[in-house]
Amino acid sequence: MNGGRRLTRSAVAVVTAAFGVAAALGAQPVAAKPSTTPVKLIFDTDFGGDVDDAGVAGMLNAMQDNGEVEVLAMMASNPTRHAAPGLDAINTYYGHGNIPIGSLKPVYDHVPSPPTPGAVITSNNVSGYAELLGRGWKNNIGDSSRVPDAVDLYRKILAKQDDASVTIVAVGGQINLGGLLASGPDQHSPLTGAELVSHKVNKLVVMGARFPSGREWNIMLDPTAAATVAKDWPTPIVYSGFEIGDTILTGSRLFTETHPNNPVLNAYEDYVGWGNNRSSWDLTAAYVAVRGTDELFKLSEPGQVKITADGSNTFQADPSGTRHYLLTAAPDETIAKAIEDLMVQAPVKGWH
Ligand SMILES: [Ca+2]
Ligand SMILES: [Ca+2]
Repeated sequence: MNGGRRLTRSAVAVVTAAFGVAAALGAQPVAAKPSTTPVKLIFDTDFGGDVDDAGVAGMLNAMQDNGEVEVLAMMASNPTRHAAPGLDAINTYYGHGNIPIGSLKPVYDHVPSPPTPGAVITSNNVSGYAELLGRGWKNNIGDSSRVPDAVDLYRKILAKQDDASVTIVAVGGQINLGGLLASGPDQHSPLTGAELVSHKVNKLVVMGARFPSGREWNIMLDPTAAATVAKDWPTPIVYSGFEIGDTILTGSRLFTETHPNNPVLNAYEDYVGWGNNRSSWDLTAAYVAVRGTDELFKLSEPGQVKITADGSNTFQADPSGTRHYLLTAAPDETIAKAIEDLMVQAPVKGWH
C-alpha cells in the first residue's frame, strides 16, 4: 500500500548531507515562543500519501488554537477523492471545520499512473489513511469533487488578503503552485497568478529536494512545476530538504497522549502501526512556516535552486539569490519534542 513511498524515499536517499549533526552538538533546548500575530497560512499537501501530512494538519490546528496561525486554506495537491474529506475530518476534530479546502482536479478513486502529468514517479498510493479518515470521521465534504479547484481557491483567497501577508507551505508535489503561477486574470482578480503571488505572498516554505544536491520524492512528483517554482516564484523560498526531517522522528506520543478518537493518531496507526514514529519531513517545513527558524533551525546562505527533468536538484550560492535551505541548529530530539508537543496538544473545542 503506502510502503511504496517509504521504499522510494529510501531509494532516492543517496546523497550525503553531513551538516546538521555537527551544528546540533551543544545546542541548548529552548522552548519555542509563539508569535503574537497569527501567521496567515495556506497549507498545500499530498494528504494521504505519507503520514507526516496528517501530522502537519494536526499541528497547524493546534497552532491555530494557540493563536500562532490562521489557516486560510488547505489545498490537496494529489487527485484522490479522499484527501479533502480527510483533511476536513482533522480540522473538524479540532473544531476548525470551516477552514476552506481546495483540491487538484479532477479527482479519482484510483490515482492514475503517473499521478500527475510529467511525474517521474510511476505510482503513488494517495488514498490510504485519507480514505480511512474521510469515510470514518466526521466531516461535511465527503468527496474531494465537492471542493473548489485548488488554483481557483488560491486566487479567491489571495485576492482578498493584504499585500505581503500570506505564507504558503507546500509539502507535496508542486502542481498547484505551478498552476497558480500560470493562471490568468479571472473573476477573483485582474492580476495574473504570478502577480497575485508577488503582491500577496511573503514567503513560500517547501518540503522538497535535497541539499546541497540530490533527488527527492516531492520534486519527482512534478519536476516541471518544481523547476518553474524554483526559478520563477516571486518571493523568497525556504526548502526543508529530505535530510532535515528524515532523522527527526515524531508520532509515537500520539498513541499515549491523545484521545483514541484523534484522527491524526488513527492516520499514524494506519501508516506506521501502533506506537511507532515517522520522519518529520513535512512537519519541519510547516513548523518553520509558522515560527520561523526559531532556535531550532537556521538558514543556508542565499542562492539558486535548479531542478532538472528527472527531479534532480542542485544549489548554487548566490548573494543575490532568494532561495535558502534549512539547517538544524538543535539536536533532532529537541526539534522532535517541539513538534510533537504541538501534535499531542488537546483541541480547545474539538468534538470528542
Ligand atoms: Ca468542513
Ligand atoms: Ca507530503
